[in-house]
Amino acid sequence: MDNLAPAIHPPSGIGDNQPTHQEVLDWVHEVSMLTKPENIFWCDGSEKENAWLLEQAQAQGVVQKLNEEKLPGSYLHRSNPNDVARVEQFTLICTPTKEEAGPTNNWAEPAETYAKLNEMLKGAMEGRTMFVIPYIMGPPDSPLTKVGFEITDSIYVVLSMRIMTRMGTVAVERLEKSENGEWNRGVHSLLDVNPERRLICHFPQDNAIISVGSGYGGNVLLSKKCLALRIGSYLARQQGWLAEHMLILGVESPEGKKHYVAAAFPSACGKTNFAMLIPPARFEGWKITTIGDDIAWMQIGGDGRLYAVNPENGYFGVVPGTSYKSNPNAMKSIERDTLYTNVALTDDGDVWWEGKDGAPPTHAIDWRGNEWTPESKEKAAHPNSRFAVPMRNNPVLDPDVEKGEGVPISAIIFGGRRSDTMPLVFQAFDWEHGVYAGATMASETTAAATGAVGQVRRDPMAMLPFCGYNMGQYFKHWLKTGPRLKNPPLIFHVNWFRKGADGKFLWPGFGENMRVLKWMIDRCEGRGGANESPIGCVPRPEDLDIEGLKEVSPETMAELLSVKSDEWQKELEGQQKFFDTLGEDLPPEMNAQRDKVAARFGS
Ligand code: GTP
Ligand code: SPV
Ligand code: MN
Repeated sequence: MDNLAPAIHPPSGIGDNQPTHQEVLDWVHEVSMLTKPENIFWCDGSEKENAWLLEQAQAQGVVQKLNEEKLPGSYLHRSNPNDVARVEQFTLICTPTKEEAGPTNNWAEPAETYAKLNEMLKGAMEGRTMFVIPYIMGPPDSPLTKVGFEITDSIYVVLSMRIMTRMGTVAVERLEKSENGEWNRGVHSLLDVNPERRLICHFPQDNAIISVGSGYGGNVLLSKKCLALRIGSYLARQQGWLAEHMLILGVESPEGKKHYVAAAFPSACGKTNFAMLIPPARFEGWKITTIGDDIAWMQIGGDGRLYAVNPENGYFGVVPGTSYKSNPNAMKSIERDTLYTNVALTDDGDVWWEGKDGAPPTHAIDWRGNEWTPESKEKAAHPNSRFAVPMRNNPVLDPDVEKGEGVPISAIIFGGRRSDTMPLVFQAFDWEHGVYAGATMASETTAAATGAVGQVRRDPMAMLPFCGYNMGQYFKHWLKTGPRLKNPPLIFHVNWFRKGADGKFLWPGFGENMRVLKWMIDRCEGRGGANESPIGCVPRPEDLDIEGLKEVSPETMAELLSVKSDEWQKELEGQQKFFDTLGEDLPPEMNAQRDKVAARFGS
């Protein structure tokens, strides 16, 4: 479906809600003089506007309406097949010096990059409509909330931003009332959706983002990875808070005692699933509720605890593998009002993907728009196909999701996708050790970014692609945060993805992860036993409640919880190699922690 559609001309009362804020007007004028659109569409986020835009997007073939009975209010979009995931090699941090961006980011000099982008953007919107999207990230009354404006020439971006953010008038009002007058400037243009002219550029000093040449999710919904994480993390260090690639969930015991935990897993490693999990029968009376599934903004509250808000308003989730078996709450969420990208279309206007419940359709149109049958060699849905859905569709949405001060965090969980080495769970000895556990996280790469899949790489705190500044400085910021907390969260590390000799996952995962979560909650409450291993506190088999979990034999459980010296020698070498790349900015505590683990192994 071609994104590069011609201009659309709304009737009066739609697209003409121009704000009065002079800086915004000047900036929009400047960008329009450069990009030369046929007209400017000022978004207000209203129902009426959305309905009209959906009609236009259908007429232009940018989205296709799905079966209204099966999936009310839902649409399918196909992106250009060359444009299906984040592009880390073309994602740039443009700080005055290379050191500020650090060795893990692609750096570019700001003035040169602006000049290059301006050249690319010259006349880029000719004959097309330029949309101006005002939005906020964060609950409307949170002190952490940020205002952004995104200019885009993609109607798909407008439709997605309305789901993913609080969009429209609410942002204009927030900016008018704001004391510091800060707002993020985001410019996006599809250009010709050419991978060779694709660049996602961040200018943290200017609170500005320019993205060109892509029409895909994380590259173009500038609120999300670009503002909430890359610019967000940069601001968070300056202002003393944390912007993290973390889900936030609530866990309530049958007695009504509630904890919140935040968990950082790399892209496509289980955040959405964990945030919505349904406890198995054994845990009757336990309730999991979702605050967020991808991003946490956390600040220190008046009582010295860490408080988290979800800056987003929707979920942009991985589709393949989502089923009533793996994630029933996600399935219920995406039964309506959902914008699907790159899934397969069935003959009756329904959607299909690998891992959905039931038998595959005998015929479908695949994510590229080609004929598909179960005999086809190609996948029906792209492995990184996504749903965008308002968070209010989630049956287990936490009632405090709009709370401006956020929710108090009892535990922070790090975790990666590791076939070996990492046990199912361990607890860090203290904050500093926990920061080290996060800093040394590694995970097998997934389809969420272009490039090879399944290769282990270091992804500290799941922020490798999202930290907007020097990684060593980021670790320092984390180290400094702990001592500022009166009651710091406990820090854990999990691995749902350890494999046996047969190459199969040892742990059933999904809802069964409740068993591991329960142990972590026990630890938060000063209960729950563990073994002190060289890498941290690992539960003994009897410390985990696995009643009713027939598929996990005692041998498998022992394997899941094992910490193997030979694997860890390799692991420690890998950590050292990574630390060596961080140069002088690496805080000395990190190597000291690594040395302590080595010493505990007796090497
Ligand atoms: P991003 O949106 O990319 O940041 O990803 P995410 O961390 O939210 O990942 P998500 O929950 O969407 O899961 C990604 C993939 O991992 C899906 O295919 C899931 O089915 C699979 N997955 C999630 N949890 C588990 C688990 O506990 N065990 C196993 N084996 N797979 C899981
Ligand atoms: C991720 O890749 O971590 C995502 C999807 O959450 S995207 O918004 O495309 O980055
Ligand atoms: Mn993510």
